[in-house]
Amino acid sequence: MNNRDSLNKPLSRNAMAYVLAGGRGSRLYDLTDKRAKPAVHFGGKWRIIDFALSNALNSGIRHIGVATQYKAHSLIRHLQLGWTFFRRERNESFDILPASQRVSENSWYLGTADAVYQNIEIIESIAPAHIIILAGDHIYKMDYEVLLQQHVAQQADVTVACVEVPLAEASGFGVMHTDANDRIIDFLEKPADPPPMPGRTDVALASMGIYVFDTKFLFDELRRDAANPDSEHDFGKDIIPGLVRNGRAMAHHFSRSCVRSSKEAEPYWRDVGTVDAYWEANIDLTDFVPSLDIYDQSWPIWTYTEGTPPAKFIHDEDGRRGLAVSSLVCGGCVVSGAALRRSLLFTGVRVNSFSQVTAAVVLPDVDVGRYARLTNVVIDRGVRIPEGLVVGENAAEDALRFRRTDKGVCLITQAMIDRLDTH
Ligand code: ADQ
Ligand code: ADP
Repeated sequence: MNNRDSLNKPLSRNAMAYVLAGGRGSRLYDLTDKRAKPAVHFGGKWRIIDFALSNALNSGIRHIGVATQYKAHSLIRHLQLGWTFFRRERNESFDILPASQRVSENSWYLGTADAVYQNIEIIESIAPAHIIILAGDHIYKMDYEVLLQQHVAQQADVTVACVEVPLAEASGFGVMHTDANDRIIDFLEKPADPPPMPGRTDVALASMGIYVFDTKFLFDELRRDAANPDSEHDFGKDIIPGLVRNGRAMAHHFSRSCVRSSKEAEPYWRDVGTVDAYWEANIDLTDFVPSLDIYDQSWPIWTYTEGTPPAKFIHDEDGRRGLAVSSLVCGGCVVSGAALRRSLLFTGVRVNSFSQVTAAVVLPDVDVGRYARLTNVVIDRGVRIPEGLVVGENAAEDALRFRRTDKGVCLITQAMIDRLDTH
C-alpha cells in the first residue's frame, strides 16, 4: 500500500497541483450545457473535480490552482463553497484561475499549455519546486507523492502518468510506447489507428493527461511554445510530443501510485465522458462489491456538502412501502410509497407514491411524480418528472422524447419534459 503519511511527503509539500478544468466534455450533451464537465455531479455527493482535488489534498499537496474557462459558474461556486481547506497563514493556497487576458489579447485559453502559460506570474509567486498538471474530469484515487518520487529519481524532464486501456477506446487518448526503462519513445495524440502495446493485441498504453515537471523547466518550455506560431499550445499535441523527441520523457504506471482499499480488485480510473460511461460508473456504485470504494476512510473524497435532513422512507397513505434496494440515497431525499432498485439519488430528491425507479442516476432536487416508471435513466438537476411518465420500456418512443444512447440509457432534462407537455 502507498505511503499515506503526509508528514513524510516532502515532494508534495513543495509541489503545486495545477488542475485543468476548462473543457466542455461535449459527449455528455445536455449535462454540460450549463456546467463544465469537472462540475458535473458524481456518486451522490461529489462533483467530478473533487476526485483530482482530494487526491492532491490527501497526497500532501498544499498549493492548488484550477484553470477554468467553459461555463465555469457552477464549478467556481462549488470550489468557493467546498474547497476552503487551505490557509494562507500556513503557506497554503487555492487559486481559481479563469481565462482573463493576463498575457494575450485572447479572452480564452488557446489550449491546455496556454492555460498554464497565462498564469506563470501567479505560479512564480508561489514558487513550487514541481508542478503536477491534472485533468479535472477523471474519477480515480492516486497518491501523487509516488509520482513525484519517480520523477525526481529518474531525473525526467517530464513524467507522464499512464494506464492500460482497451485498444478499441485508445483513439481518444494520447497513446505511447516505452522502452524497458519506462522512457517514452513514441507518443501519438489521439491516433485514428492506435498501436497496441508490444506483445499485446487488445490493449494500448494511454496518457492519463497527468504530467509532472520541474517548475523552471516547464516555464522555459511554455515560453518557447508561446513564441511558436505553429503550435496549438496544447500539452497532448505539442509539449509532450516535443519532449519525447528532444528531451527525457518518462512514463509512470498508474498501478504504482493508485490508492486501493482491500475491496478494490483493479486500479480504477474512468473518464466518465459519455452518457453511457457516466451512467455506468454511477450505477456501478450500487454493486454488492463496487469497483470504486467510496467508503475508504484513509483516502476521503472531500466536497462541499449541504446541511440536509436525513433521507426518509415512508409509507404512502395507502400503506404501501417506500423502499430502496441496492441503492444509494443522499440527504434530503424522501421516498414515499415508491420502489427504488439499483439507483443513486443525489441530494434533495423526492420520489412519490406508486412510482418505480430502476437503474436510475437522479441528480439533486429532482421530483418524480406518482405512478412514474423509470428504468436506465440519467435525470438532470431539478427536473420535475410528471405523473405516470414511463421511460425505458419502449426504445423507439424514448428516442423521440429523450436523448437515448445506443446502449439504451435515456438522459432526461427539464427542456425535454416541457416539450412533452406541448405535444
Ligand atoms: P483530452 O482530455 O481530450 O486529452 P483536453 O480536451 O485538452 O484533452 O482536456 C484536458 C483537460 O484540460 C480537461 O480536464 C479539460 O477540462 C481541460 N481543458 C481543456 N481545454 C482547456 C482550456 N482551454 N483551459 C483550461 N482547461 C482546459 C488529454 C491529453 C491526452 C490524454 C487525455 C487523458 O491530451 O493525451 O490521453 O487527456 O484523458
Ligand atoms: P449545478 O447543478 O451544476 O450547480 P444548476 O444550474 O443546475 O447547476 O443549478 C444551479 C444552482 O441552482 C444549484 O447550485 C442550486 O443551488 C440551484 N438549483 C438548481 N435547481 C434547483 C432546484 N430544482 N431546486 C433548488 N435549487 C436548485
